[in-house]
Amino acid sequence: MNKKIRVLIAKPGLDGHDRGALVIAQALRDAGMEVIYTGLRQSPKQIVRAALQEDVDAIGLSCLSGAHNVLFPEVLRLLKEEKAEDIIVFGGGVIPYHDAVALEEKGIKKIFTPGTSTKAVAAFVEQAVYENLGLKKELLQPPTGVDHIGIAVHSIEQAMTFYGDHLHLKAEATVEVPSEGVRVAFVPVGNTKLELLEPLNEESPVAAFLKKRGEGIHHVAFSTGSLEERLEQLKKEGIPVITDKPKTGAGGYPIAFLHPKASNGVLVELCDPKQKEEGVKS
Ligand code: B12
Repeated sequence: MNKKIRVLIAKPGLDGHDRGALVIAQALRDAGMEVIYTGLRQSPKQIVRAALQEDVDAIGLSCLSGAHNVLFPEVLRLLKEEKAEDIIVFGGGVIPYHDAVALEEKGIKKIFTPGTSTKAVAAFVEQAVYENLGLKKELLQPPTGVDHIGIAVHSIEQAMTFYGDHLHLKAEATVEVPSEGVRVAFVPVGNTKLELLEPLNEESPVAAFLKKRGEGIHHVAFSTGSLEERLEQLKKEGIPVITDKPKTGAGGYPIAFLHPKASNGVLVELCDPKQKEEGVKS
């Protein structure tokens, strides 16, 4: 994609903390974007005027003073007044989580807080601008559901004495996945399912898991579309992955694993069950 992305980084209000804004401006420049920095103490009006004059694709607001709940929506309001709502507004600074959620509901595309990796911000801005221009698939969406929860067990038959006899669930046919060294039984539960994982041999990653942690939750699998592109986007954002390219899982649709250090110790699987329904090969 050849379009040079133009971003205005702005400091609204009386806040004098400029290090975060400068760090982000530099990171976006390093990622190949054209960045204009407003300097300190700008009113929302000045920011919107600068954004229109500079014909930017996005405005990044930085606020560490606590005035974000007033200043950020005012920028959105003025953009609307100017019929320039197509300019993406994102932001960051010392902003409590629930304020960030509320601001995102009001139309701020994303809020980044202290500790944010600059790589993640640059990857987000690039994706958001290209999506906005209709030049890229939409990836900045949450997963559509929990496809299944993987549970490591010594024996599927033994595990079914609880899930079958007491919770009255029924396991589907057992499938062997020799490449992963596991026998798998899916157990449908409402809109989701359990995936009971039994090791086929000592070399199986599930055997190693059982040895280290014992029986229990092994992974959580989220359903998402565009798995390959999403995996590339996550890598750009700095998320470590276990599966470099999607592969076909026990359910017959593409799957990929992210490293648990990215997700508070939980092994996360992303999968695209629609690819099976539509009969598309991964
Ligand atoms: C350094 C600092 C100062 C320096 C500022 C130097 C400067 N030129 O920036 C000085 C000493 C001047 C200062 C002064 C004050 N400070 Co001060 N300061 C800090 C401190 C310790 C670190 C901020 C910092 O530079 N972090 C490093 C940068 C790189 O991180 P960052 O700004 O958070 O940016 C990251 C993210 O937030 C995000 N981000 C930030 N902006 C943007 C923008 C976009 C578009 C995006 C995508 C992301 C993004 O990405 C960045 C990279 O990860 C924080 C405490 C803290 N730990 O955050 C308090 C803090 C921000 N200060 C605070 C206060 C109260 C003040 C004073 C009012 C103190 C006083 N009574 O005088 C004054 C106000 C000065 C003013 N005129 O506004 C409070 C704010 C409280 C609040 N908001 O509720 C804090 C949180 C301390 C605290 N715990 O109470 N401060």
